[in-house]
Amino acid sequence: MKEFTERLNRLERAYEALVSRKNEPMPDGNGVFVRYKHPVLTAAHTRLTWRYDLNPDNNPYLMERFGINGVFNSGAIKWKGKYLLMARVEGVDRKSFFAIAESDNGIDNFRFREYPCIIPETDDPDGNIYDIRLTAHEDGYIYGLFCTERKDPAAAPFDQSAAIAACGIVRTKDMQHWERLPDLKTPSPQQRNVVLHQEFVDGKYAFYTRPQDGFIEAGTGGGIGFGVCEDITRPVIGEEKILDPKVYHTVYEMKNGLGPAPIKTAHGWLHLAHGVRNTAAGLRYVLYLFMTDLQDLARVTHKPAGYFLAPEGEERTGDVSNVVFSNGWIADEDGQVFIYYASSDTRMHVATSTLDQLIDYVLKTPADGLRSAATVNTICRIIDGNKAFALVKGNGVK
Ligand code: M1P
Repeated sequence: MKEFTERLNRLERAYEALVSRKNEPMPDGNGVFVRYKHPVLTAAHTRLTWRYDLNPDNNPYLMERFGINGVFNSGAIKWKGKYLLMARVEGVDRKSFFAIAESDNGIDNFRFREYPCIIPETDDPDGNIYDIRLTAHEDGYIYGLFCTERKDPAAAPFDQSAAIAACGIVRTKDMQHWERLPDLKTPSPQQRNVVLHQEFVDGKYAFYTRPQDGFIEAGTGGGIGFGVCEDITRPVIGEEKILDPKVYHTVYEMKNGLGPAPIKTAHGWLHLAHGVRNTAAGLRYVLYLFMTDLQDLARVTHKPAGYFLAPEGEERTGDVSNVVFSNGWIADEDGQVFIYYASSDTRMHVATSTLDQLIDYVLKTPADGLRSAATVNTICRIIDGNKAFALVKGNGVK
């Protein structure tokens, strides 16, 4: 019993130290955003009461009874003055579920609520659910669109990995109780990374989609699509228009997918997305930004070349290495933007910027010229433009 109590005290102290640890901005970023020293959520941030049976009679060795493998790909929303992350928590059993962690400042002290989210199922039970995008819609509900994955019923008996991904939909008015709506139907056999736009478009619900032929491979599908439906309680999209396709020799040549719902700005809708390319070391996921027209939501008006944020340092390793993925950001009233991103399907981070900086980045960063010579041209133009501004000697400018 003494050992049990001592171990429990140690676990509690370590947990408390972790969840109350102050985060620090990292110096010398690229001027577009600021990274932070510590992840905001990890497996170790999940409550001890989820992982341990604290009854010494049942669990004399104080073993973990339910291990957590990772906490990543979180939806985000500002709710009653707090920053909420609705995280994808993955158990050691490989099943993902959602749980909400809250913070007062958006950069540290995220604490999970007492229980994970209870997500009702449809008549066709979900095998695995993940990657929720939260949208505060003008109809008054907060919607959560997520991937529901089920075993492919057409798979051969020897094939235990073929799956079908679809878009599940829940909604709430209190961020506690979730009403499940039918899964979204689209012309595509596979759907992940579906996001609900926050405003009606011609009186209809508008969705960003990501049609794919296969569970992993985009095939003839791919690209970020756009479609509308009349009634979200019977959600069917008849036609998907690709607004941001995959493109040869770019960071989104293999596939891409929208991150969170866009932020409305005076210049257009600001979007955050992930792009995927193949490498000899496997798939590499990076984040990029683009802007669409305020009225014509399926028209891209600005798109900087390449990535906005790519895995760095410890972000580069984890369960699925070389991945950054974002499905949540929060734009504050004062212009600050909190970009929540996961690294390598393992942990959650925050990067901060301002709306002004992100708009400046998107409007003024050169677009991809799609050829090496065009890239050299772009750099030469910048060098020429800098000739009049060589202000300080010895700093690499002169
Ligand atoms: O493993 C990287 C990511 O792979 C998938 O993203 P996409 O649908 O673009 O291929 C998702 O499973 C995502 O959860 C995961 O982070």
